[in-house]
Amino acid sequence: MAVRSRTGYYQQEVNRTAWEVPERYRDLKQVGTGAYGTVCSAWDRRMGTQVAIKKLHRPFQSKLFAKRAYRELRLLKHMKHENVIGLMDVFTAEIALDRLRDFYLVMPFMGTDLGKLMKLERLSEDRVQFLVYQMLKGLKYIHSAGIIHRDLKPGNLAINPDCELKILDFGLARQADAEMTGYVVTRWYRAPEVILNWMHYTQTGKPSSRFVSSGVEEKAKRKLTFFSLLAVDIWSAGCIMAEMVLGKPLFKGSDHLDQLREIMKITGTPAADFVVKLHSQDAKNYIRSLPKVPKKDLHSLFSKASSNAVCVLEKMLLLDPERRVSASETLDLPFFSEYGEAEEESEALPYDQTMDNTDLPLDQWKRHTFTEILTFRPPRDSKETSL
Ligand code: N58
Repeated sequence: MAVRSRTGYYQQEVNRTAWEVPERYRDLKQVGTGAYGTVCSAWDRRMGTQVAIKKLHRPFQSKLFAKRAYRELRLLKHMKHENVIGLMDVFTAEIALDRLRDFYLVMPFMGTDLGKLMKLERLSEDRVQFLVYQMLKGLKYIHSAGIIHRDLKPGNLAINPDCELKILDFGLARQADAEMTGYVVTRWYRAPEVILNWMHYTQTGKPSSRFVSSGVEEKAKRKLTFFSLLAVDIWSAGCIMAEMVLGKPLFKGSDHLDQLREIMKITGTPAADFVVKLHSQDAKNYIRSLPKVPKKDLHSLFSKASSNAVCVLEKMLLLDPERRVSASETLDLPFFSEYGEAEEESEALPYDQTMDNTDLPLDQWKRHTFTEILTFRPPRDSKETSL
């Protein structure tokens, strides 16, 4: 039953919680829920389109939740690219800061995701080409803003019936250690350097000698380190592309160690120059203890794929993050030569991440969030909305 509330808003119950939304949004239907929030599909009467509305779960219950909510709002406000989820609207029924309890994020509704699509059908190479091209364009944009996704997987690639793809981050559930343990999708797309990190091999607590230098050299190293951090998404993109070609996940590890073993069966055990770059002695010892295996030829592994497709995989699935291609470089490879419209491969305006490393009291996070809600301006056209 719909109840009238603040002028222009009405109340409705969704899954036993009250949603208070502007009149323009109709036919709310729950499409997903988790510890961090609930998502409904709705009809936007003003735009004449289907939208997704996310209501965060008690965003101001703690400093951590508030910071997370603030970060998501800021990130979504910044994203203006057709292959990345963008914000169409953000609203709250509250008119004063001290009454702010909930707020809602509105984005274009995407019917399915790559995970579901791959379960239903095998993709032709033409579709693989189009989907991977869009994924890399989106990734180039995100990376150009200095943002690392860190959880790129088929379920985070939303797809509409026209095969148009947008990168998003559902992040509705907690990603605790338990979610990364065992035979789980959540880990299959993670880069080897990330898995090594989880094994607590690199957590020595003291700065690595690589960082104890100064001046120009220091700057160059930081830059190198930053690009290597972005490379975690390229690894994931490589795993996703491989899965599109194979029709099944490439590295289905049953635990952390098994995952690394699965990876090295294909990449081969690393060369000495990779091992010396590892931060921890334990990681070095572990890798050195493994029986040496040579790198597999990807052309025989992906025998049905064209050599241009395999060439992309060869450059993304490299064990050493410093050697992996960047998203921008992949777009220049022959596999994508049919596409390659420079205007679509645009870069983002710089994104200010200083708040990500800031500790603030709860009421300050709330105040900043309220300001971000009030200063939101809807995008002018569909390109800007990333609709
Ligand atoms: O995607 C997000 N949040 C988000 C995106 C990003 C990147 C990609 C810019 C890095 N970071 N974060 C935190 N939120 C979100 C995703 C999916 C839904 C709601 C919110 S649900 C949905 C959206 C569209 N169609 C159907 C369902």
